[in-house]
Amino acid sequence: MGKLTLYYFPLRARNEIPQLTLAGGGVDYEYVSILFDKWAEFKDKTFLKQLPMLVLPDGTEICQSGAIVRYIAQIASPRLVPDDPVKAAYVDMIFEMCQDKRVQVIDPICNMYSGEQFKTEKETVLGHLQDNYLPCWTKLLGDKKFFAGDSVTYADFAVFHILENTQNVEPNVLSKWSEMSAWYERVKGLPGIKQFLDSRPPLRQLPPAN
Ligand SMILES: N[C@@H](CCC(=O)N[C@@H](CS)C(=O)NCC(=O)O)C(=O)O
Repeated sequence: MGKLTLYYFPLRARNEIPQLTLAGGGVDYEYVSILFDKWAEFKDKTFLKQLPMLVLPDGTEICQSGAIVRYIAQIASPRLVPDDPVKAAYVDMIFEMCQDKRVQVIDPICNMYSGEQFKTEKETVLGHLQDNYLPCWTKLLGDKKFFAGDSVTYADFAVFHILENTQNVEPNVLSKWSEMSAWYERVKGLPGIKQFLDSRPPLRQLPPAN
């Protein structure tokens, strides 16, 4: 199979779960960062007039980050989604939790927000994580290595992305969550993941903590 091309902006947002899944799945791809001053011109040429967009070697364009991630999970070798339909739904449920606005807002917090909006949204997302998502993820993980068992899936990369971006604004987010903390290090240590994390352009200068 030829090379895939992923298009997105110079941000750490809806590109990251696709890129973690590509890296974790050992799928060869090219990343094209569309600079904001080039977007208006590029937009007209895109299928959905939104990014991310994955272009297959035959020119097929896939938009919507969820569709992109699920496709990559299918073509990775080994696949990053279980064969069993119930387990696959369970993986997708965890992925969709991360697409939920309540935690997905960590992307604009890290990449865009400033002033009062930065502070308020940051406190709100930290509240949702501590009170709702982290207890839930801890329960779903149980004593397994990854969310679906011994093998990593795209659900692990989705949760990893939310927590990695959160650590940019709250480094201690996992301090009370030992199982999730051990899981986080396990995902970070997977082949391809560290290399991807180290290869990204730096995050913007974040607003002061208080
Ligand atoms: N539901 C879509 C959302 C895509 C989206 O909102 N893309 C934004 C960037 S995060 C975009 O392309 N904005 C530029 C525009 O709409 O002109 C997904 O998950 O891919």
